[in-house]
Amino acid sequence: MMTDIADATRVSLGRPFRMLIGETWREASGGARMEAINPADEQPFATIPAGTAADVDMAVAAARRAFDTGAWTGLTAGRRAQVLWRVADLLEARAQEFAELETLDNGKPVSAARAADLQLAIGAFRYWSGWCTKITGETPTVDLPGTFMAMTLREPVGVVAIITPWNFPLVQAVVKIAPALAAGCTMVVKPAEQTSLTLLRLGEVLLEAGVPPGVVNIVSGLGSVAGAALAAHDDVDKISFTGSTPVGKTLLTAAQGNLKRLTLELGGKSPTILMEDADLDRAIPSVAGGIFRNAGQMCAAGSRLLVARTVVDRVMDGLVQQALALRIGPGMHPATTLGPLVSAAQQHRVLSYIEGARREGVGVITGGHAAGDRGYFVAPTILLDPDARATVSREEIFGPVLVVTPYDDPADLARLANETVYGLSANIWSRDVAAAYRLARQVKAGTITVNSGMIVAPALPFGGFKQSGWGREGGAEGLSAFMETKSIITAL
Ligand code: TXE
Repeated sequence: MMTDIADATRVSLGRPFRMLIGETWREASGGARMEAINPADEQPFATIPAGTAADVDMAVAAARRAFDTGAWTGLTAGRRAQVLWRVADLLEARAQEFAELETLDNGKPVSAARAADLQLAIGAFRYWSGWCTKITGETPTVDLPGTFMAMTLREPVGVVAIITPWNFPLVQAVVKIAPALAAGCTMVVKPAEQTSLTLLRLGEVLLEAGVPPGVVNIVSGLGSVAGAALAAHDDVDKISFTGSTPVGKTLLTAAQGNLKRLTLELGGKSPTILMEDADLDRAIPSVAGGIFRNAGQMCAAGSRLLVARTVVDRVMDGLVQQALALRIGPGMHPATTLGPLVSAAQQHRVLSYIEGARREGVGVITGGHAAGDRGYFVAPTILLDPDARATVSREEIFGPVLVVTPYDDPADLARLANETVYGLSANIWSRDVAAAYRLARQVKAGTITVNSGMIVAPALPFGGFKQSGWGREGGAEGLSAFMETKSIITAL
C-alpha cells in the first residue's frame, strides 16, 4: 500500500515531525514520541512528539510574546490578507501530500481527503483572508444629556488555545486558525493525538507564507497532558474546542481560573426527516452519504432517520443498496469509498453500540459487524428502532451506523427530532417547501438543510443548540468569537 504514495508524501514521511514553538521546530521536552498508526493496516508509520506541560508553557509564552509585540497585528491588514491567501496557494500546491498524510493517519478515502478536506481548508484560508481588511466597529448613539462621540473598536481576544479532534484533522483546525488569524490573534494549536501529521506540516506552510514566528505554535501530545495543560493555562485568553461533549464539559472547569472565553463544538445526534412527498431519488443517496461518508465520524452526521411509514420500505431498500455498493478498503486505494475508523478504540466503541442495540431488540437490517481481517473497519450498518427508545437512538455513535424510525403523523416530527440532548444539525426532505420551513423553525439545531445533505461553508455560522456546544464558527459570528469589543466614548 505504501508503494502507492506520491513522491512528495514519501519525502514528507522521511522528514521528522516536530512541534512548532516560536521559530523553532522542537522535540518534546524529555524527548518522548508517540506512534502514528495507519488504521487500514494497524501498523505504525510515523512518530510525533508527545508534548508536555512544559512544552505548552513555552508555546503559550511564544504566542503571548508575539501578541504583545504586535508581530502579527503590526503588519497592515492588507499584508495579513495576502499572507492568508498565500497559505491557501501553498496548501493547494501541496494538496496531494496533505491528502495522503490525512488518509494514512485517519483512514479516510484519499479521494475524499483531496476533494473535501483539502478544498475546505484551502477555501477557508481564502475566505478569511478577505475579512482581514473588513473589520469595523460602530458609532452608537449615546442617549444622555450632553454631546458624546462614541465608537466601538473590535480587537483580537489575545492568545487562543485551539484543541481539535481526529475526524477532519486539518479542516477542524483550519476553521479555527484562519479566523483567529483574521481577527489578529496568536495561538497554540493542539491537534488530536491520533492524527497530528497534517497540522505539524501546516506549520511549515504558515511560516513559508509569511505568518511571523510565534503567531501560530503547534504542540502535539495527549489530550490529558498537553490538552489539559493548555486549556487550564492562565495566560490563554480563549479556548476554541472541537471534540466530545464530555471533554467539552471539563473545559468549563479549565476555563474557570482566569475566566477565559470558551467556544465549544461538540457532538450530535442529528435527524434526517423524510416526509411522505420527499424526492426519494435525491434523498436516498444523500441520506446514505450523510451517515457513511468519513465512516460516519462527523459531528453533523445524519445518524437518525425519521421516515414516513408510507415510504419506509422503498427508502430502506434504497439505503441497503447504497450501503452494499460502498467499496470498503484502505483509504489509499483509489476505488475505496468507505475507509476504516480512526482507531481500535473507535472501532470497539462503535461495535459495542451495535451489540447493545441487538440486546435491546433493535433490528439489524444490514451490516452490524466489523469488516476485513485487519484494519479498524466496520461494515455500513442500518438499524431499525421503531420506538426511537434504544440507546443507539439517543447517544452519538460516531461510526457508519444509521438508526431508522418510521413515523405516522407529521405532527409528531418536531417532538421526535428534538428528542435528543444534542442540537447540531438536521436535514428535512419534502416537496412542500413551506411545510419543511415550518418544521425547520421548530427543530432545535444550529444548521438545518432543506432538500439537501449537510452544507458547510466558511460564511455559514456552524455550531450547536443544547449539548452540541457554545457559540458559532463561520461568518461574521465566527469572527466575533475571536474578538473583544471595546467602547470608547468622548465627551465633546
Ligand atoms: O474525543 P476527545 P475522542 C466524539 C465522538 C467520539 C468521541 C470520543 O462521539 O466517539 O467524541 O472521541 C483533546 N483537556 N467526538 O475521545 O477526547 C484530545 O486530545 C483538553 C465528536 O477522541 O474529546 C483531542 O485533541 N483537551 C467530535 C480533542 O480533545 C483534551 C470529534 C478531542 O478529543 C482533553 C471527535 C482534556 N482533558 C470526537 N482530553 C466532533 N464534535 O466532531 C482530550 N482532549
